[in-house]
Amino acid sequence: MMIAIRKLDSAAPSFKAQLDAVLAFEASEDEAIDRAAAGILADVKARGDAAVLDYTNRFDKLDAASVAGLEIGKQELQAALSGLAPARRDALQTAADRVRAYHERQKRECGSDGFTYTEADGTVLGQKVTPLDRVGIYVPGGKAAYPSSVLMNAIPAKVAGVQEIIMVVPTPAGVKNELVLAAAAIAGVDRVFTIGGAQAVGALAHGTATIPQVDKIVGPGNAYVAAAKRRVFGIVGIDMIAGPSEILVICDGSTDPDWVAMDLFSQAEHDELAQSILLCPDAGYIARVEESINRQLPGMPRKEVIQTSLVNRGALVKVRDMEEACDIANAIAAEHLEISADNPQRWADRIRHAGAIFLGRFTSESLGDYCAGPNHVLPTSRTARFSSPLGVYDFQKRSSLIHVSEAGARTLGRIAAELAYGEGLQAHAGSAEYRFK
Ligand code: HSO
Ligand code: ZN
Repeated sequence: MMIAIRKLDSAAPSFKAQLDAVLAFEASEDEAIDRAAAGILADVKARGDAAVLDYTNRFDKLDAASVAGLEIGKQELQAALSGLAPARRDALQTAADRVRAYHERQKRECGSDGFTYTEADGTVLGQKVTPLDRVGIYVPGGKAAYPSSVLMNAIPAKVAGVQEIIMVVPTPAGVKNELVLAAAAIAGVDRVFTIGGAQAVGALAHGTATIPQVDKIVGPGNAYVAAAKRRVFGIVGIDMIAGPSEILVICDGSTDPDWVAMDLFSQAEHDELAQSILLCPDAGYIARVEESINRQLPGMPRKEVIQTSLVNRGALVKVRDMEEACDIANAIAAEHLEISADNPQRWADRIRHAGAIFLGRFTSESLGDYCAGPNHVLPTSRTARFSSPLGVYDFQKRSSLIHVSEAGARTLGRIAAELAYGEGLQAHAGSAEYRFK
């Protein structure tokens, strides 16, 4: 059986419209979901622990007696880690070490030390960088519970110097994911509560008697969690609202087609709404990838999800040349971009918009998902045009430093007073003038 994956040709007059149709994706902002989330948030704000307990018991089918009873202690986290099969534990540990090393490098290179400079008259100006005090990490339960995401969210926070990391993870019917708990232990998460949904977001944003209020909430969640995060933004910081996974492969036509087909599957298997696209100048190669897709698909445990994703949102695109592939890639601004080609750097130099760029035939995107080191929380839905991977900088903030000398007070005071009078703000002018008149 052949699946009906879309095939486009950039030379077709209607290509642009066809590509737009492939890319069209509207995050479903369901009003009913938003209203429900708003109600839960208001209730958690008003009733604190009692509301969190009610919703958790109801939605997750538990009969906990208190929110304190929903906390998982450090010992249980450690036990989850010790209980893993050694190969799994080693892989998790090595992944965590590599992710930490990358983010430590990021901390050193990305201006985490702040700066100061002194002007001729002795005035000092600068910037001070401070980690956030306390951060909440939302970890989904159920089908999208990824231990790798625990590492990717918690480790940069830790490296940034966040003092306390509070993780929330729903456990429907009380089922705990041991690998998620083990990842929390390895990443150095401080406290874990088995709560989820809008009630967990509300608890973290407002604080309850048991759950500490945080300064920022990061991590993906379902539509209720996304709606709740949007609503608490401003009371706390949030990261991004993540959309479905995306992979864009630019191939020069010389990589084993099975490798590329599997790379397309790797993101398609996340979600029916995930998007996998191939750009290639060689029509014969595209046909070989298509053949491989059809041959390999029946062997995939998640074949239904992959097929739906590929048929509804995937595309195999014949382009004029590699230059045009890069231009199209910039227009798509994909979450993940693989450049499966000779001399990949040559093409990477032309790429301006992508969440993460994977260079060369040996760099499968999946290595980045787990253990290469860079973060796998990346901008989706074309937001790579203006935003960046989750990083140490998301867990730090900056304060400006201004230390004016007596001489500087005169020079700057004159300018400030002049502008203050222009704005009709007498006190502004006066406070500047006191210091030199
Ligand atoms: N590819 C996902 C991350 C992930 N993959 C977690 C496997 N586990 C982010 O787009
Ligand atoms: Zn993935």
